Amino acid sequence: MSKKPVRIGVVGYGFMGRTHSNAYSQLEHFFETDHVPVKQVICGRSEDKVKEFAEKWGYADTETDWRELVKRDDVDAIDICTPNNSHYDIAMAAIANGKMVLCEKPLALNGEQGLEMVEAMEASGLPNLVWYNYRFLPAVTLAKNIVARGDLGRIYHYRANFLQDWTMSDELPQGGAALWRLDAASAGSGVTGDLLAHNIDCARWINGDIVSVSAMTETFIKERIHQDTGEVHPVTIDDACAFLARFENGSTAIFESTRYARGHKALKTFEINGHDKSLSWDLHDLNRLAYFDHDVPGETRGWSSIHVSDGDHPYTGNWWVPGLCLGYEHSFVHGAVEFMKSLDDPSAEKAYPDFRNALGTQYVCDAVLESAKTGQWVDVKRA
Ligand code: SOE
Repeated sequence: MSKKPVRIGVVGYGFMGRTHSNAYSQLEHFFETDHVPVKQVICGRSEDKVKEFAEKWGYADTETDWRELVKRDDVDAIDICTPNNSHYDIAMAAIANGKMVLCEKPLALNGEQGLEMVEAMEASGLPNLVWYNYRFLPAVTLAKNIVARGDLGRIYHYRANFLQDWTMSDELPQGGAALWRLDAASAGSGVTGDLLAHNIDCARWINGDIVSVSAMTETFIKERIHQDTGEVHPVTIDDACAFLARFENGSTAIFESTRYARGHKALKTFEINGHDKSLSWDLHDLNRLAYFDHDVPGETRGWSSIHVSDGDHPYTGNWWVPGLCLGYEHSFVHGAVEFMKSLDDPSAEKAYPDFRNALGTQYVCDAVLESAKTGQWVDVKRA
């Protein structure tokens, strides 16, 4: 069958520009899809840097203004890899120009903006994705499949963490290149939108909708120099956030995220406790899923560790031979595969979050931030 090229224009050549470019480069080597990504245009403000990136990653052309990129006839899809405060403008312009959109997480700065993006997207009928990548790791997808089969029995608890320590120095400036995540004007929020949003996406995917939350946040360092102005500005992001939640299925949850957990670089975890079985996962050992089966006779019952690398585990059969490991970058390849598969068969159920699904996650983040402000339980809006 002849392949159908999807010519992608990527906006942003930073960390996410690289993960997505790697995914587009690898996809066809390992997966069979009718639609295939083509690295058509890379866009970024510095002409030198964008040219260097295009050469390194094999893009056909470059742009220095995303407003020009979205108008190009040789581009079918816009992939947004820029700071959060630009997602709305780029996505809306891309939609107005009839382009599919793949957008980095979180969808928007808040639910209000997100809803406008969803409405425009859905009115256009164009395919769309938000890059919540961790759900595409084989062990996380396996957890989803086990829960979806009902194997855990009634689910009582969900708990998840995302712990880092990279912003602990009070000498670290806020804002500007690489540090925009510390500036609420660019990021929308701190760990809530940056880290907990990933945990919320996985939780909603695996365990269903979250209906209400009670949260607290803390900003430990109150002022930092802003890179753009050179002046000291108040810090308005949340450095840490913890919240309790209730799921629609009756289970309860506890989520924690911080950038002040000395020693932890990216400790993303979840554990799910059902009546019959429990599951537990940790990004630092991402190929393993811990599994406790209460039906095993007492003498030999205990936590087992599934090395999710066999040929019949999710995605792994397309890579190397059983037992060999995959990494962080594969989650983006799998996300791109799922998007291409949904273009092959638009009626098939989607394994990736589209704009509306990501709006649900945005609404949980909004409710968390509101609860932290008011000290009250907050009901989560339906997306
Ligand atoms: C922040 O340090 C960060 O890079 C997030 O922005 C990513 O979304 C997360 O996957 C890893 O941590």
